[in-house]
Amino acid sequence: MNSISDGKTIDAIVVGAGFGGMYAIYRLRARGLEARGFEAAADVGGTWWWNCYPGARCDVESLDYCYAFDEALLDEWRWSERFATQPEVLRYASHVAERYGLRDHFTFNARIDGCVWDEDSRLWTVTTEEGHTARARFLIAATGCLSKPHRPDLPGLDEFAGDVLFTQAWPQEGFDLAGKRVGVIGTGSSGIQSIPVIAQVAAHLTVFQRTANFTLPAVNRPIFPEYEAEIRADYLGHRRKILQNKAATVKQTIAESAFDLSDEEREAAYEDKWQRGGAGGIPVLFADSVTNPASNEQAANFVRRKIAEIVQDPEVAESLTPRDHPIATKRICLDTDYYATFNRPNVTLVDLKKTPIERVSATGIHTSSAEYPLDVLVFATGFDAMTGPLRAMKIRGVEGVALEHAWADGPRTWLGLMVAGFPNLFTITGPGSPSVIVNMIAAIEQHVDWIARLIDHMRETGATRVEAQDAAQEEWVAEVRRVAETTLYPLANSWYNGDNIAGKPRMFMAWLGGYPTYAERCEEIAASGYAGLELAA
Ligand code: NA7
Repeated sequence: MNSISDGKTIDAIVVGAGFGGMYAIYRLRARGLEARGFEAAADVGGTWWWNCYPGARCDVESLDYCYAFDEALLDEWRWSERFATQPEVLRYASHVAERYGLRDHFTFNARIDGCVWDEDSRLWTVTTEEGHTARARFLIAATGCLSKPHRPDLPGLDEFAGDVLFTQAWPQEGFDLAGKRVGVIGTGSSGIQSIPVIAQVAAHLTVFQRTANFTLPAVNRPIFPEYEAEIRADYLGHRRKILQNKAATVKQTIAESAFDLSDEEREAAYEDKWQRGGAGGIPVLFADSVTNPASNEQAANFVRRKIAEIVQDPEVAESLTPRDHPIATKRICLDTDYYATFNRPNVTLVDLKKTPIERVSATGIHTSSAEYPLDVLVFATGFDAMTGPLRAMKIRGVEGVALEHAWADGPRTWLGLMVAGFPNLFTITGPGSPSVIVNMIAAIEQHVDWIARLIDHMRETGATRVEAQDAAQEEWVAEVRRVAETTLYPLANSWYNGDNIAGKPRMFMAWLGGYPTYAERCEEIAASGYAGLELAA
């Protein structure tokens, strides 16, 4: 048994060394708290450490996808592209870890396999698969929303004689796909980013698509120097400004409704956005794109026409055309040359809706109509999102109740920050918070700052236990659902709703009311002396 801090009780255990965990360690230690982190990976970076597949890139603009807690850090770091590549985001994470001496406060290669609350001592005991034990007053889950991989168990997969790779755990040393016959299963963001890059080196690429997805051109490029200079002239002011926007990124909405413009004006606006690219893409132009089906259909039809123009084979174009969900209700993807990739002679699209996979054999994939010989099979099949990483920690709260049990009908949280029955546990960007719908780093900073302030308050008032009240939690859960139901999001089969995991309760898992309303609510609660929480000495 490998006990950190010699069995001594510390103030806080932080799980995860991604952007959430790193900032939590930084913030708590800066306040004089003894905080220690555990991370399953070998280094910092979280999702950016694991997802090192070819083509991996951020879909929030680099100048906004960064910490803002220290102006000096903002000033010194330079991004090379409009949308940073995975290696560049990872270099940034590493720079932050180095600059603030964060690595020393993490135990790496340590995966949590149990978190148990003890009511008498008011402490969490955390254990890892590698045999560490640690005890602390507070437990902070900075486990990310997309860190528990979903790996479908296809019949015969064990027999496959080639290499099997997962975008969510790509080999850190890279993998040479040159000259290989590669199959990619999955056309979410990871598939859509990697497919054009793999196609450039593979002898042949076969894409196995279950659901056609909307994707829009990122139009990645170097950052325009004038734009960067304008932001850098008052970077913190820019940050404050974007935090007033729903997605905590640069506002791109040009009108409330798609029907505020004439047909010609609307078409020109979509075309202009298509040419300029950028986060959120076409659906963000009109505020009613994800609430009004007719407005959504305008945007969707524009993209459908683009697919028909770009993809030369009409049958392939039709297979690539999404028709079963409103645009943006599955997470919108940003790509570089995705649709055009299907014009390459070395790329085949297999439409699994027409010809489903029947089995994998030693040599490749067999669908209901053909066999596709492969050397490498790549799974880009996504995650058990939002709740998966928290459930995997095997958390037991008051009276030993397991989080899985408390969430048997779907996640129930107070503001996505706390869970009734699980005192002194905080979930950074947890289900019920804006999380994946907004700029994640902004959401992380807001959560960590709020948690640090609450812990300060507890220290000042002598409280040692904090728990969300059941009634307050139920109100929040209802509010999250109510807001989701005013939108088209519940109409899609998506990981937002838990649809991609068999048996997962269906429930829209993020706050759709926007970052500012959410941050304001958190602020009001703190100012009110933490209404909704039970604090005890
Ligand atoms: P996603 O968006 O969940 O995409 C997973 C893809 O894998 C999607 O196209 C799925 O089809 C497909 N899939 C999943 N299981 C299967 C099986 N059994 N057979 C065939 N196809 C399957 O995950 P990503 O990693 O691409 O992106 C996740 C987020 O990371 C992304 O939104 C960004 O925020 C970053 P389906 O649509 O379910 O029919």
